[in-house]
Order: sequence, then structure tokens, then C-alpha cells
Amino acid sequence: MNRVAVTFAAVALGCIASTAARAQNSVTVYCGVDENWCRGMVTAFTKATGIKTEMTRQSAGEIYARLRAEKDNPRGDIWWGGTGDPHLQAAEEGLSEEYHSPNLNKLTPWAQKQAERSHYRTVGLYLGALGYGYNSEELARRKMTPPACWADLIKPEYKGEVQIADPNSSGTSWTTLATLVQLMGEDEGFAFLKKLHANVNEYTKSGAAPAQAAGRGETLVGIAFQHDVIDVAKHGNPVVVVSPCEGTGYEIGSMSLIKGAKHPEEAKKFYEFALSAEAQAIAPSFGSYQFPSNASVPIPKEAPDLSKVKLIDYDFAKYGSSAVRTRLLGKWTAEVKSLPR
Ligand code: S7P
Repeated sequence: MNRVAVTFAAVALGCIASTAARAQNSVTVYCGVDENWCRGMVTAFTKATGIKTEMTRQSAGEIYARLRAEKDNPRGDIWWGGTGDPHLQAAEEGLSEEYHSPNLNKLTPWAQKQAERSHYRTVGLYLGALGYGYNSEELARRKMTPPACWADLIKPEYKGEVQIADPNSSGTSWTTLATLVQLMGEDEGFAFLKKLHANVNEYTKSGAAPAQAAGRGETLVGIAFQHDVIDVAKHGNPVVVVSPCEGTGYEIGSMSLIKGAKHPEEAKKFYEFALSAEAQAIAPSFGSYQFPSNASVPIPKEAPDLSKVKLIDYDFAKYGSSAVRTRLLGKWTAEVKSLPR
């Protein structure tokens, strides 16, 4: 080899080596929470560790579907946030990696329980109660009585006035479907969903969108997690949060290491960072007011007062199972969404 060729080979090898190093010092995050918090979290992680991040925000049902589609060639390393049921479904299907964090004992009992029931393939990050928000200016303008219960949303005066996400894509909406079925039983729950369908103006892709639309007055009511409605109200919008009188369900927002990840060590670093008090304490600064799973992190002052929320004894094992998800979503799509409005 002449001198020019040797130099070229050395430069090429150097480039390959540094590309490999760069790729190793990075992690791909599939993010299931609000986009602002997703960005804030990956920025904080890179600042704390020097590890670069690639991040995509999607709804919980979409990330779950993506993990299934990418099963043989995983593109993501860690799934951070989003409602816990699809994390449990992914765990059951072997799409996530078993991992016992040394920091599990720093978490609340409900977060540890989520890890146990998934055989340590997911873990609780935060807890959020379901509810809905209504636009108080629009309500007053129409001289309507403020809604207080799930039952109010199927009244004829709410025709075309209710917005909710599609449960096929949205974790929020899956939690709503599962909540109504648990509160009323499957037959009555589906009868309720059919009546609700008559009042729905749009099924959105993402779960927080209906709360935002209620804030802008584009819909009278938006079904969403209570903390998402509170965030919209905090931005100065005339929206009031309702904790339904019959009782309501809740999410254990979760995190899972993706099976076959290309950057497993970096993913574990992200996992440990996400469980730390340092990382969880920043959530409220991005408008996220869920209950944190790290027991030493203060509950945000904006979080709903749980003593005023009638939480149901949500059956995570049942509604986090793949068979129940597939059956109920199939039934909802065939028997509810397809009905004329
Ligand atoms: O960050 C807000 C939040 O409500 O978003 C997550 C949830 O998956 C909503 O998104 P989709 O309904 O679009 O899936 C929640 O886990 C979280 O509390």
C-alpha cells in the first residue's frame, strides 16, 4: 500500500470507530407523555449523563403497536411514559426486557406493584386519575347545568359536544373504555359507549387533545386525564376539571426496556435516571401534574385532590392483558365506532 492509501485507510477506520462510539453513547426513547415533558426529560438526561438521545412522541397504543411491528429488529431502546396497560400488554408478549432496578425500594407501593405484576418487565413512573373538562364560558353561554357525572355526557343536550380519543391509539381512551366497563359491567358499559358515541364530535389520536380542544372552546367537553385538564386551565383557559360522581379509573404511567435494544446499557442509565428524584421533580415545570412514583418527590401542588376523587379498584391484571385488549378494542371498533352519528 502506498502512503496515500495508508493515510486514507487510517482516516476511514478512524471515522468508522468514532461513528461506532457515537452510536454507543446514545439512546432512542419512545416517549408516551406530553411532548413538552418528553423534550424536557431527554434534555435533562443528556445534561446529566452526556448520553445523546433520539426521541419520538407517540400515544400509548401507537408505541405498543410499533414495538410489535419492530419485534424482529427493534429500533427503540426504552419506552418512557404513557398509560401502564399497554406496557403490561407488551410485557406479556415478551416485547420488553426483565430488569430489577436497584432503586425499586425508593418507589411507592403502586409503582412496585406494577413491576411485580409484569414480572419486572415494566415499572410505575406516575399515577394519574381520569376525568373530563368542560368549557365554563360556553356552558354559561348556553345556560347549561355543569356536568358532574359520566351519566351527564350521554344526555341529549350534549349531542356533538363531547370529544374523546380513539382507544385504538390512545392510552387515555383505553383507560376510559376499561373504566366504564369496570364501573357498569361489560354490557351496560358498551350500551353507555354507544350513547356516548352519539354525542361525540371527534375521536382524536392523542389522549390530551380533547382537553386542549375544550380549553379553546372547540368542544364543550373533553374526556382526558385530570392533570391534562388542569394543565389547560393553568394556561388561562376557561376549563373546569370534573371527577365523575360514579367513580373513575386511573393510570399507572409506566416505563419499559425494549427487548433486543441496540443500546441496552444506555437504556438502563435512562431508566435509572427516570426513577430518580432529580428527574421526577422536573415534571411540573413542563405542565405535568401526575403523582410521582419516587416516594421522596413532592406531589405537585396542582395535582387533583385524591380525597375528592372516587377511584375505582382498577383491575390492572385484566385490562393490562393482551387478550382483553384485543377483544374489547375489536368490539368497540365494530359495534361503537362504526355506528352512524
Ligand atoms: O403526559 C400526559 C399523559 O396524559 O399522557 C399519557 C397518555 O398516554 C396520554 O397519551 P395518549 O392517550 O395519547 O396515549 C399519560 O400517561 C400521561 O399522564
